[in-house]
Amino acid sequence: MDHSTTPLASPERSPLQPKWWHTATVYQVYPRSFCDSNGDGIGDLPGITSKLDYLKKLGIDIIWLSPIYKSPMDDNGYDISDYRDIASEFGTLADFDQLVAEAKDRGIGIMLDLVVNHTSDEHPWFLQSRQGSDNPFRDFYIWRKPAPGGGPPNGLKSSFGGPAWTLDPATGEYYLHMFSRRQPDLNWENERVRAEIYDMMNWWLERGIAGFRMDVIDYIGKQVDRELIKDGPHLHDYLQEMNARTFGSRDILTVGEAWSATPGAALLYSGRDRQELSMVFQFEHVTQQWDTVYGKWRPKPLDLVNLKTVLSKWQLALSEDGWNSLFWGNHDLPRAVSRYGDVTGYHVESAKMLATVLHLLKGTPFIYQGEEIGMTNVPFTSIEQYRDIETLNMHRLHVEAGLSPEEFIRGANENGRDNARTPMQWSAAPYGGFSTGVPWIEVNPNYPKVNAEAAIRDESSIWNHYRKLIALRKTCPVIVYGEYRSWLDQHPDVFVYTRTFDRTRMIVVANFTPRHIALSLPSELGMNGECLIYNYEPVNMINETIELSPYEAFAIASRTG
Ligand code: TEU
Ligand code: CA
Repeated sequence: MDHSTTPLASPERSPLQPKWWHTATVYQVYPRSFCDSNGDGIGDLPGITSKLDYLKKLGIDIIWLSPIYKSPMDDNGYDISDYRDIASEFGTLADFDQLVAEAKDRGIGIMLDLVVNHTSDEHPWFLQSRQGSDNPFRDFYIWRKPAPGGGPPNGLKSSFGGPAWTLDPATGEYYLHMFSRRQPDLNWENERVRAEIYDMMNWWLERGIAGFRMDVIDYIGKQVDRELIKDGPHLHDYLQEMNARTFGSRDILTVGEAWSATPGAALLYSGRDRQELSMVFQFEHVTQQWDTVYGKWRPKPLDLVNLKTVLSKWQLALSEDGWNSLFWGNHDLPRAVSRYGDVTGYHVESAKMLATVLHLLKGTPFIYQGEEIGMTNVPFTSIEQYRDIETLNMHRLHVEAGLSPEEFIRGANENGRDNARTPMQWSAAPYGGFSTGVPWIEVNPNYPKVNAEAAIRDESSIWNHYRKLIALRKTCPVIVYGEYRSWLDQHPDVFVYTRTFDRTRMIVVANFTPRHIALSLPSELGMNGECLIYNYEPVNMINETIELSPYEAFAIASRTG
């Protein structure tokens, strides 16, 4: 259907149009940790290009690249000093063009990380801006006078600890940084800032990229003086403007990172007549497991009823309009199998179970590098082994405040960002085959067992399970478009849901525990059909009672009429 014939003011939504990214699976690459081609211990673009056949074989459609731009690497590239160049340790623009071209040959698109809430303090705009109050770039950033009695203008706090304001002695004013002091926030209220960003986006679009992942996009409408950061009043105006002036005319995938998103907000971002984004990342299933006082540094044990409630809520809220992203992990989160599964007793079974549950929901699945081989959290014992700025800052602050260093390390090993950032484990070779030199961060010692080479060889590996799930999405419309319904919501151990499309019904059953479970199902769920995926033996039929093995999961599909 032609969008231009659908007036936006119409109370009727235009019907859902199939999009290529409805059937796509995205794979996130953290360039620093993926594959090192030249032995300097740092992953790079030629390294990624050398692994395209691996990704093609897995079956993914899009690679989301965490930032590759020129950067002093205070936050591993989320601090950009030149939006139109590549970090020298990652390669050159020619390497980037080659990656795009070779990926395209294999039917894979490249999605860039768009980090435009802030830049590096080494970005020329900021170097200008801090020159003086009358510099033409002053207003590219957010400067304020000290509070009347001195000190920071207000109480805003940085995500990485401490005040979000740093005093610049040259002018006696403070600049805002919601992350490190080396990541000053851009002033989106300034039209010139927005125009520069749109130009830069078009420059990359013309290079042939297939999408943008937008870093902390919920922050760009902030109103600092009201201490209002997320979901500011102009957020959606800016996104509509961005859409109109950059990618709106192109068929790309856009996903906004929005920790704050409620289902209502997600419909604003991703509603199909809104002309904003394809979808957002929301983190309710992640944050509901954090401690109310110590946050992620003291995680709560997994509560399956809560987890199901949150997942179901989002499935239902975005069932008619909008679109869900589906993920267990990313470069900021712990390893999925460590967080939600059982790496000691049932590593393979639980990793497959988690993949089954996630990939058969409605939405676009995102796989974080190494998840497909069941990579796990790190067993670091000392703060020296950590590299992440957030972990290092929080360590200092929490230990100063009286938390014991041991307790902090325990929390960091469960939830710190470096869990996701240890090198990709390619083989049993030294350093997991990631590099011939000493990697910038230690390799997880389980690489002789957990590695891609071994996983590809083994028919029953986690990797081959992911490959099947990715392929199923391409052939089963019920996975892509089926209506979602959850069952046994209060059951503490088992997740059961159905998807219905046309005359096909699919049921997904998953045991989240290391125990055998005898399950009673409502009689209307009795089914006899084709087993699409399983992690023990195929199950083609279920009755009112079934026996589940530890972490068992399967899906059955059948025609209903
Ligand atoms: O993350 C945003 C963000 O809010 C996280 O830093 C989050 O606060 C933290 O991981 C939870 O403890 C994005 C990027 O994904 C992250 O890697 C960057 O550090 C951050 O923005 C700044 O660009
Ligand atoms: Ca390298």
